[in-house]
Amino acid sequence: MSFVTGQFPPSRASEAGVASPAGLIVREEEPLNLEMPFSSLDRFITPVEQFYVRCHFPIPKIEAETWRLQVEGEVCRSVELSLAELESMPSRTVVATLECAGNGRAYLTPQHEGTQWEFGAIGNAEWQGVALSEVLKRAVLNAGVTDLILEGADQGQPEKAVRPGDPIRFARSVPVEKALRDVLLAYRMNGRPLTMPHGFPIRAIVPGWFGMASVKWLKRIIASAEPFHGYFQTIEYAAWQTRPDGQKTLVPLTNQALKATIARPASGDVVPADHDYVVYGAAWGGSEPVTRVELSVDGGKSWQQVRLLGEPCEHAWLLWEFSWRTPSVPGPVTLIARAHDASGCVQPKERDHDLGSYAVHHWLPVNVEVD
Ligand SMILES: Nc1nc2c(c(=O)[nH]1)N[C@H]1C(S)=C(S)[C@@H](COP(=O)(O)O)O[C@H]1N2
Ligand SMILES: [Mo]
Repeated sequence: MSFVTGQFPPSRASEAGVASPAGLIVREEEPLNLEMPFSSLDRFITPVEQFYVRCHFPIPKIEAETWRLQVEGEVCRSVELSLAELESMPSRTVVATLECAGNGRAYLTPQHEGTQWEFGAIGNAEWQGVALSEVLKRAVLNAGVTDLILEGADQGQPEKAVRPGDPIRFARSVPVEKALRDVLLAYRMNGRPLTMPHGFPIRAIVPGWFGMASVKWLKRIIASAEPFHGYFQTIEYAAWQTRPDGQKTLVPLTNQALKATIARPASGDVVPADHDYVVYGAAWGGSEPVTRVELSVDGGKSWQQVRLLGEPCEHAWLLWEFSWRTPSVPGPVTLIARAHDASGCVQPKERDHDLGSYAVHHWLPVNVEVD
């Protein structure tokens, strides 16, 4: 595996939780899992070298010249496309925020298994590529297709495997309506070819959905007339939902969850008393865009509006700031941010335990010391 110049390599000796040369926190080296220290947030578009990396398996070895994307299954004709062919098709550019469904897991009590992400398994980038709908025009979907299965080239033993078996590939499915409307087969990130850790040569971008849907190193697209029951669809990246008859079933995660996060100050920071301090953060919606963000500087008793920086953008986060006159009396202070969306939903105070170890978006207090 080779890294593009200017990108990490993570140092061999680093242990989970140690910073990599690019300033990312190394949660795991193999498979590679890197987190952005969220307190370093300072711009709308996250630079590639600061963008978190989430891998379940070793990064596959891919040669751009011989790599092909296969489209098969319930289609009139199977299609095989080279990178050059995809690049010659009409392109589309979208700004989309990817958040790992496990982002914030480190704040759950009791502790949950899995990578202990704090706030930074999230990033916002400009993605350029071909609309999946363009590629599907060539293959022509059969009537009755309900799902498109997106399969990566990476493979290995899944973490929660009951017993060792054949290696499996990373794969997720997207319903046909979402696939035709929104899904992008991206070959560029922030104007540059994708780097290996982010899915070179092609990755899916499923705007608005948690990161697991945006399959990297995309190798195969399978049109299907039935729901997909793959491991990353049903065992990992699924949450409990109550059916009308009261029974709980596991359903695949889809949309991101409504959330505002404070970047600065960070928990444990000491802030000067009787000062103007700019509280800074980001907010993003679930199925609806964020319309309003509030901040509490008294542990959730009272709330004030923050200033949104920029216009709401359908699938991207919004940055925000708040001018805080810190108390003149030294002591501990708890800050909490909460987002509201266009449908009137507000971020919940309490954790919904049916979400398991995913979609951590209840109030997450930031405790600082005024001194
Ligand atoms: N092929 C493949 N695609 C994948 C993954 C993976 O392990 N293999 N991880 C997924 C998860 S869980 C997330 S959050 C995003 C992370 O994308 P990034 O590494 O570019 O930030 O990629 C998704 N796509
Ligand atoms: Mo993820």
